[in-house]
Amino acid sequence: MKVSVLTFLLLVLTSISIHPTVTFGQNIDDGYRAWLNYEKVENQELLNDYRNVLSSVVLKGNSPTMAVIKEELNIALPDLLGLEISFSDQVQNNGTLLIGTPESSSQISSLNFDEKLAQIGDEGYLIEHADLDGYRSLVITANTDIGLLYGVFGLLKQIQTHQNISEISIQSAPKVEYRMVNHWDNLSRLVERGYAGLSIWDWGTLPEYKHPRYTDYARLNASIGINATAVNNVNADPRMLSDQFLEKLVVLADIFRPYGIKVFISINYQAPISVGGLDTADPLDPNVRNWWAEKADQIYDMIPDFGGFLVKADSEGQPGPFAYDRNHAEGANVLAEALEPHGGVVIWRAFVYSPEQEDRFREAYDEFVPLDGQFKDNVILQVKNGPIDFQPREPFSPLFGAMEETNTMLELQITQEYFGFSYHLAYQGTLFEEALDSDTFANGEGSTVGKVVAGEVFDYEHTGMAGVLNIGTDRNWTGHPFVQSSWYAFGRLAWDYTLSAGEIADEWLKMTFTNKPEFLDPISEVMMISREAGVNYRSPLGLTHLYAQGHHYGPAPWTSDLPRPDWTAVYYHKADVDGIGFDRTQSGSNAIEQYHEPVRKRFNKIESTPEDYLLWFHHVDWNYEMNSGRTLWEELVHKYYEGVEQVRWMQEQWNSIEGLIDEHRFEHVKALLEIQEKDAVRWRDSCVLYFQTFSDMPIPDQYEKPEHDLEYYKSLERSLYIPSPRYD
Ligand code: BDP
Repeated sequence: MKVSVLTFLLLVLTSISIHPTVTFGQNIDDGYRAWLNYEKVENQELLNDYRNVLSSVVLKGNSPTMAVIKEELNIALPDLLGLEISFSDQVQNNGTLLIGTPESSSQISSLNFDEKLAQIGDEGYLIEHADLDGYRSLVITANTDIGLLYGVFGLLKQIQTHQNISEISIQSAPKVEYRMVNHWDNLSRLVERGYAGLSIWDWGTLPEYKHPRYTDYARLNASIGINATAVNNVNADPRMLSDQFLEKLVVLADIFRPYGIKVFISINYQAPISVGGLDTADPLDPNVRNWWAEKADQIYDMIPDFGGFLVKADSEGQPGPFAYDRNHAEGANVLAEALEPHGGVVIWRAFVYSPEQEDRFREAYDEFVPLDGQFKDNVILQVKNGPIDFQPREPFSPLFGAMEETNTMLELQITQEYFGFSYHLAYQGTLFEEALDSDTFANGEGSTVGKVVAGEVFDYEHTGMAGVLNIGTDRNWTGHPFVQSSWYAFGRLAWDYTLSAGEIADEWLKMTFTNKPEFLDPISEVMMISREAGVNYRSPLGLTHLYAQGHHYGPAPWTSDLPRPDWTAVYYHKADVDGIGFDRTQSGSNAIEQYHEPVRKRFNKIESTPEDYLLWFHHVDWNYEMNSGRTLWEELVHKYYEGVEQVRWMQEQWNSIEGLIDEHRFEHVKALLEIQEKDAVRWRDSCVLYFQTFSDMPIPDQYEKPEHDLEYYKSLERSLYIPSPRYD
C-alpha cells in the first residue's frame, strides 16, 4: 500500500516535471496585461518608500476621466504595493497623493504651479512634492483631467520601473498633437497584415455588447499617450460610413473618450456613389460636396469629438480624385471643408507609386511637392518613414523637409509585415529612432524628421505621428510578445521623439516582465540588436524588397516576372555580373535630387554614402572595397551570415534567462526564436546563393555551407504554406 502511494506520488511528480507547461484553468501570465502588468515590488526598502508616499489618495473632480483614474489606481496599487488604497476627500496626513487641476482643487491652485502649467498645454502633466497644510504630499496636476490621467500613468511607470520617487519632480508634455494608431482591420474582422488573430472590433456584437477588451485597449493606449485611433483598414470599405456602422462606432468612441482617445475612420473615396447613391464622387461637384458635409454633420451629431477621416486615395487601386481629373489637394479639401466646422481633420496618405514612374522612390515627392500650399489647414499629409514601404531599413522619405506649407505627419509600422510577422523578435524602437533622428537639413543642420513632424522646422497647424497597429484577438494582443514593445515604443516616441530606443526598451521590459538585472541586461541587448539582425539576414547594405510577392514573409530575390516591374525583386536589387544596387545618383534615376544639400551630395557619392544605405543609391561593383577591407561580395556574404549568428546569439541569451520570468512566456518566445533561426538561415542561403549566380564568387571558407542548392530554396517559395497571408 505504502509503495503504491509512493509510486503514485512519484508518477505525479514526474508528470509535472515532464509536462511543465500550463494546463487549462491555471492562472498563467498570457501577456494580456502587457506593460500594465503591475508586478509586486519585492524590494522592501522601495516598497516602504512607495507606501509612505501613497498611503492615501485624494482625487479632485467628478468627470468620467477621474473615474477611470480611480479605477486604474485600484487595479495598479494593490498589485504593485500589496496595499488597499484609501481614498479620502482631504489631505489629512503625510503620504497623500493629491490628484487634481487648479480648477478642481483649491489646494493645488494655491500651490502656484501657474508658470509650469502654462508650458504643458492640454495634455501635459506635473508630478511634484508639496507641503499641504503642513503635510508632505505628492501632487499630480495638469490643465485638464486627461493630463491628470497621463500623469497617473507617468507615476505608475515610476513605480513599475522601481524609481526613487522621494525627490520626484516631473514636467512632461507631448511634442505632437495627434499620437495615433491605425488599424488595417476589415469589417469582416480579417486584418490586412495582421498576425495576431481577428480584428478586436467585434462588429457583429456591436453596439449591444461592449467587450471588456475595448476598455483594456484604451487603457494600454492611454498609458503611452496615444490619443487617436483609426479603426478600419485604409483600403476602406465604404460601408464604414453607413448608419449601421456609425452606430457601432459611437460605442467605441464612448468607451475611449474618458481615456482621451478620439476615433477616426478610413473612408473610401467612392462613398458618395456607393453609400450616397450619387452618380459621381468628383470632389468639385456641388452634390458631392454637399454629401460629405451632411455626412460630417451626421457623424458629429453622433460623436461630437470625432477625429476625422484617414484617406488612401489613388494608391494601389483605391479610388480617388484622379478619376475626375482632380489632384490630391482638390481631393482632400472637399473632405476638409466638411470636417472644418466641427474641428475635424483629414489625414491624407502619401503612399503612392505608379507604373509609369521609372523609380518608385521618386513618386510621392513628385506627386505632392508641386501641391505644397494648396491643402487646407485641417489636412495633414501622412508620410511613411521611407520612400518605398516599411522596409527593414530605408533612408528617410524626402517629403520630410520638403512640405513647408503642408502639415506633414509620420507613419510607422508596428505590425511586422516585413519583419517576420508575429514569429520574429524585431523590436522596432531602433528603427523608429533612426527615422526620427534622420537629418533632413530642411532648415540647416539639425532639422531632423522628429523636429519636422513636431512642427519645429516649419510652422505646422497640426502635427502627428501614426503607427500601423494590427493587433488582434490573440490573448497577448500582438502574437509575438515582443511586438508589444514596438507598440509601446511608438507611443512613447510619439509623445517625445527625443527619447532613446534603449531607455524605452528597458522601461518596457521592466513593466512587462521583471526588474531583475540578470534578465534586463541580456534581454535589452537582444532587443537592441534584433532589428539589425533582421536587416542583416534579409537585406543588408541597403538592399530592399527581396520578398516573395503577396505575403512578404519569405525570400524571393529572384522574382522577376510579374505584371508590374515595381512588384518584382529584381527591380529593387538590379544585380548583374558587374555588381548590385539601384543607381539613384545624378547618373541614375537622380532621386537624390529630392533631398536637401548636403544629404543630396552625400548620397550622390559612393564614398560618402553610409554603407547601411549603399545599395539604395549605387550600383556597386562586386569587387568594390568596403570599409572593412572586404570586397562588396565578401561583405554581403558576411552580413548575411552575421544576421544568422545574431539570431543564434539572441537564442542563447533568451535560454540563459530561464527561471527568471514565468514559464509560459519564456517557452513561447523560445519556440518563436527557433522559428526565427530557421527562417534566418533560409533567407541567408536563398539570397547568398542567388546573388552568387551574378557575382560568380565563392562563399569564403570560414562560413558554414548552405545545406541546399538554389533550386531547393526557390521551390520553397511555392511549396511552403505561409500562415496569416494578406486579407483583402
Ligand atoms: C503595404 C501593404 C499593403 C497596404 C499598403 C498601404 O503591403 O497591405 O495596404 O502598404 O500602406 O505595405 O496602404
